[in-house]
Amino acid sequence: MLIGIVGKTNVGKTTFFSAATLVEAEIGDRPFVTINPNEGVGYVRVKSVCTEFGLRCEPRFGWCNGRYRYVPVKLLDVAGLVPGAHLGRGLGNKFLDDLRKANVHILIVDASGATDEEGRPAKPGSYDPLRDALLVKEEFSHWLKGIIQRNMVNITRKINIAKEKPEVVLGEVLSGLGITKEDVSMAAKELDLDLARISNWTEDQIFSFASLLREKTKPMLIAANKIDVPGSEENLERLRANLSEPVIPTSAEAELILRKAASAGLIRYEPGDSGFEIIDESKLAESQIKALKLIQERVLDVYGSTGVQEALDKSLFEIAHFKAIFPVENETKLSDKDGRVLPDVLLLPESAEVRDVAAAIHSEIAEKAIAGLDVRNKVRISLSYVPEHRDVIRILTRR
Ligand SMILES: Nc1nc2c(ncn2[C@@H]2O[C@H](COP(=O)(O)OP(=O)(O)OP(=O)(O)O)[C@@H](O)[C@H]2O)c(=O)[nH]1
Ligand SMILES: [Mg+2]
Repeated sequence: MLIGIVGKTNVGKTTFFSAATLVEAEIGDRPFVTINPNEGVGYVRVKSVCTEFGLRCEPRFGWCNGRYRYVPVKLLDVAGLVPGAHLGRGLGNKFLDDLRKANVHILIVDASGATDEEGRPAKPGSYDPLRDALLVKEEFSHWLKGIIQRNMVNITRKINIAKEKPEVVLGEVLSGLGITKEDVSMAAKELDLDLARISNWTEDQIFSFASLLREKTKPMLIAANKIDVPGSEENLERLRANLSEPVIPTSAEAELILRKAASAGLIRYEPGDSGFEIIDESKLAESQIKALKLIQERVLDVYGSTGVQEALDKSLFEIAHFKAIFPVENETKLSDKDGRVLPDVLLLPESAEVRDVAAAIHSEIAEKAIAGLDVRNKVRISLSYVPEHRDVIRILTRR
């Protein structure tokens, strides 16, 4: 499971990444601070199942506070984009290759409008963050177009000489990006383009094709970041009015401050909370108390949270359409064979069946699986049954 973080340079990608993973990485108010990608583990939130059953779970990975179970996911923060990246400007767009395996992208924009087109610091409100979002989408399409063009000789040979089906050929070339031959056929059909003649398409036609493929196969959520800066609300409204993707207001900086303070034992705060509690005021400098108060007033009281956790949760469960399944071996104790209560959570595509749950546990379990048990409702379910988000499942196997 991988969530990719993308955006123009200097919008807060690494701050968002660090806030979600607590991995130390360089942050700075200038373009191109990040060059090599940062990888770390963040968490998505699932409403606790243990509480519902009157139990306390013992996660092998992540944690549970009785309200929410925090389930690990990988996060990747890459270098920033600028206009013309596909022509080699800034750090180019080749680094988008690192995001090939991402199940979903969080596109971060600077909602305060305090960075210009090139990511240079500017007066808040002086730049339109809608352009940040369009820029990133456009660069993504150029990147996809580039992949198709680099493979064109090979594609043409397979179609014209080996007489292979065009959608199959393109599907193969793009399979590493999670693009199928069905996606390819659908995009060509929608644009009324003949795949068999792809070598004769114009640059614009290839670009339109790449754009549509991107839209269909690279789902995105927009994080309107730096929402703590006064004046950002207007931009938030405009982003929402002009983009088809969900837009979540975030303050990555506030989340980073809160999480660091919590891990230093200064405050009680869990990611996604609408408030925090100072543990011992005497341990905090006056400036720290002031900063925390500002976060409460400008971010938490206005938006209900810093938005970082919400963005992660929404990207995986609503945009990428994943679900969380709790596998157990003992349906009365909700435990594994050693008595560990609800030890694991599997993140699987919404369409995953009981047999996929078995396969995600272990290939040996998958081979021996004969059915499943819906533990909440105590009913036997077939291998082709599609369990729901937060279902607790036991796999029944033959000896
Ligand atoms: N006010 C405010 N500033 C933020 C927020 N998030 C990040 N910043 C600041 O924005 C600047 C850029 O942050 P980075 O996280 O380095 O941005 P980036 O997108 O990773 O930038 P590059 O790696 O250089 O492309 C830093 O000065 C951060 O402190 C936020 O939510 N609010
Ligand atoms: Mg960065």
